[in-house]
Amino acid sequence: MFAPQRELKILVVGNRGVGKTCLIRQFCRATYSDDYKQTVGVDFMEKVERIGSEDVKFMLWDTAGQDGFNPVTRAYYKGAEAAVLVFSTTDRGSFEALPRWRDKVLDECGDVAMALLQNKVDLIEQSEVSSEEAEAMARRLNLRLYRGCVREDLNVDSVFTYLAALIQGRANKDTVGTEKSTEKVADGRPGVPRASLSRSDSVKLQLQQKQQQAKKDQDCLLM
Ligand SMILES: Nc1nc2c(ncn2[C@@H]2O[C@H](COP(=O)(O)OP(=O)(O)O)[C@@H](O)[C@H]2O)c(=O)[nH]1
Ligand SMILES: [Mg+2]
Repeated sequence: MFAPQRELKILVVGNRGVGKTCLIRQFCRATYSDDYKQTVGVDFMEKVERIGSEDVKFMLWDTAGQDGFNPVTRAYYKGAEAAVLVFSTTDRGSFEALPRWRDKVLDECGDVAMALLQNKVDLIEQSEVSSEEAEAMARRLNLRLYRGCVREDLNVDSVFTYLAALIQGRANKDTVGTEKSTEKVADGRPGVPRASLSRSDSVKLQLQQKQQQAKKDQDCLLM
């Protein structure tokens, strides 16, 4: 029988509009829509995935991203073992809010596993945050940075897999800063050689590949 061995409550935090609800739906349901309703209160979704030798039941908790604490938000933070701090490429305010989100998680949950996710890299042309700034933030907060795109399902799995591995003690918590670890920045897969591509080129390339694959899949369906 299917028996998850580990339950993992993960918070998805960040300012409104950065893509938290889309991220959770993409990971748990493999669906994406440009027009979800705004999240009201808190909500969560589950998915079981094998990580290493364990079945992990991911319970991803979503909020409206509102400030202030009340009994509902307290329940949200209670018992969480990890958090993804999400910001949007096109929203500088969401980037600048990252230290506050980190502190909020620290205050409520203690020093749990965390990672940064820069979402909406498909909109890199409208970026309000440079890659250097994002990397400096990751170093400052001592958290690993993933660049992703929920819309194209880029680096969505990687960030949750990383957190699960961190909790299982299989991943090391090093962040950006050294040449070796910056490899993880672009694609979240440690040790994958990226030749001489710059990080944003690498992200663009991955996006193009995703889009080409999606087009191929669509062509197959039409045939
Ligand atoms: N272009 C683009 N838009 C995205 C992406 N992820 C989410 N969005 C859009 O961002 C908006 C806010 O997403 P939502 O998940 O509701 O944000 P939340 O308030 O953080 O839960 C929606 O219109 C999404 O369609 C992405 O990767 N690329
Ligand atoms: Mg939402």
